[in-house]
Amino acid sequence: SDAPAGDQRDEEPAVIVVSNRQPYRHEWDGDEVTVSRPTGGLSSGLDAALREVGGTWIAWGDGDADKVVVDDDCVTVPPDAPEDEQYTLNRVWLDEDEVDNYYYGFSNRVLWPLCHNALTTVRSNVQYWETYRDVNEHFADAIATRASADDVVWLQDYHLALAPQMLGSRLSEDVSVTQFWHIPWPSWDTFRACPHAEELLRGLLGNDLFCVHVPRYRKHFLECVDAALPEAVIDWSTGQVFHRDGTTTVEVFPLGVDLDRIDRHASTAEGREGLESFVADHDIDDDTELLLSVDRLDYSKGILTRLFALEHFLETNPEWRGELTFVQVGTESRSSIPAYSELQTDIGEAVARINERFATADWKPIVYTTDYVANETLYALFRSADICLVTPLRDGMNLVAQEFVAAQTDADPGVLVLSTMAGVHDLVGDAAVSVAPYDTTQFVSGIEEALSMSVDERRERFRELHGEIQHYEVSVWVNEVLDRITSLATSDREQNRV
Ligand code: GDG
Repeated sequence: SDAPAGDQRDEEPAVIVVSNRQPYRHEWDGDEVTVSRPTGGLSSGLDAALREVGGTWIAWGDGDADKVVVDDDCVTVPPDAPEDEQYTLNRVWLDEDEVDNYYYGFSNRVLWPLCHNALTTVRSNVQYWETYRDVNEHFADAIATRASADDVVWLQDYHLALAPQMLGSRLSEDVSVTQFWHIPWPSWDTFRACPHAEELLRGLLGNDLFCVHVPRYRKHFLECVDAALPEAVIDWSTGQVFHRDGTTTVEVFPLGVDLDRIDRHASTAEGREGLESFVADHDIDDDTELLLSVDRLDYSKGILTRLFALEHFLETNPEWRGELTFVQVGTESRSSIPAYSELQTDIGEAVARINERFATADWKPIVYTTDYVANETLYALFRSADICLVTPLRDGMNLVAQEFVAAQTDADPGVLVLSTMAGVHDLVGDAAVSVAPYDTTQFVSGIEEALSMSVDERRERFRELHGEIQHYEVSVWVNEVLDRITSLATSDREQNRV
């Protein structure tokens, strides 16, 4: 590779991570620059991997247009790390129309609802589609500029479904391309509602390796290819698709969390103090059982159905009034899309109504905050929760369920109430208390079961959950995907030599 010196460490191939969201954000105020650090588990997992192997991260330079430097495409990150732990962050700059049509438009008004089986929420138009294609071209151009022989290009998620095929004509054969699809892949009967189904599938088949969280999504993806691209030949046992642009292998790599980091954060002084202030600021009575949910405010997360179930629980279990507090942390998301702003209004109204109905002079059942909670505080909050309600209507994986388990301790573990519709449910199954999120009666039984569970049973379930999620800790996941794409490239090279 002709990558700059220091970009490839330990003889590993250089990795080019490509995602919509950037791992670091630089903001200028006069001469002062503030760099915000990655917060999500995925972003810090990939950041750690790049720091180790070196390379580049290409992402949209999201930020306040007046404050970001738009004349500088590449910066070295993390700013305060030793040189041999840094990598290049390469920004793709988008104008307002592009953001509206590519990000808020095709990505989040077509692909997101489509993949979450929310067909009545899909809004598609030609402007969205054309801009999505153009932005994928911008990303493909940026990748082509950075990639050299034997590099691995690792794309993330549904914002970049067309870029892999676009790379075909831009990159030499010895660059490997892989993509991780973080959200569900729906059945063909749903996916065919998309007017661009075939182009999207062809786009993704530009990958050498296409990865999803659970076997269900792999099966659905292959069925979509089978239905939409009649010339494609599928080996159902290996997940290989032979198509007109080459071969794509479709595999399952569940993503987990950083267990040690969460465990450590949950018990730091910062975490404990953050938790104390959180409890004080929101007037939470320490003596009540703490039920917790943490979500982006997204209709796929099932927040409203959860609130209705809690209301029904309080109605039918009057002895629990005054004895429990439900904390909903809901960070604002995609608010310029009507389906999201309407959801925010509906949640606010439901919380107010339920609190008004059941609150007493010194107790209210629901604490709802849209404020961003610092990591340490959040993990301490997970640790102190007696029950975590993770009840999406549909979810690719759901990392919150795993974070809650990671923050619990063996002595007196809390209970995970988990929707059967989350990808993580396919993995942990009945170690959690399973609920069908749409069914209020079953949901209420789940809460009752969790509240009355003996410590022995809680411990048994906790051990099973914790044992399971260790298999795909984020660092393991990163290494497994990179090893797999590297071994596919090696066997490809060997076959070509024969
Ligand atoms: C997509 C897929 C898949 C939330 N509020 C705060 C905060 N968070 C953190 C949580 C968790 C993350 O955000 C949300 O992760 P999820 O997995 O629940 O969901 P999506 O954002 O929808 O992500 C999903 C994931 O990709 C990974 O593949 O699991 O299915 O939809 O980490 O803790 N973190 C902090 N403060 C908050 O207020 N610090």
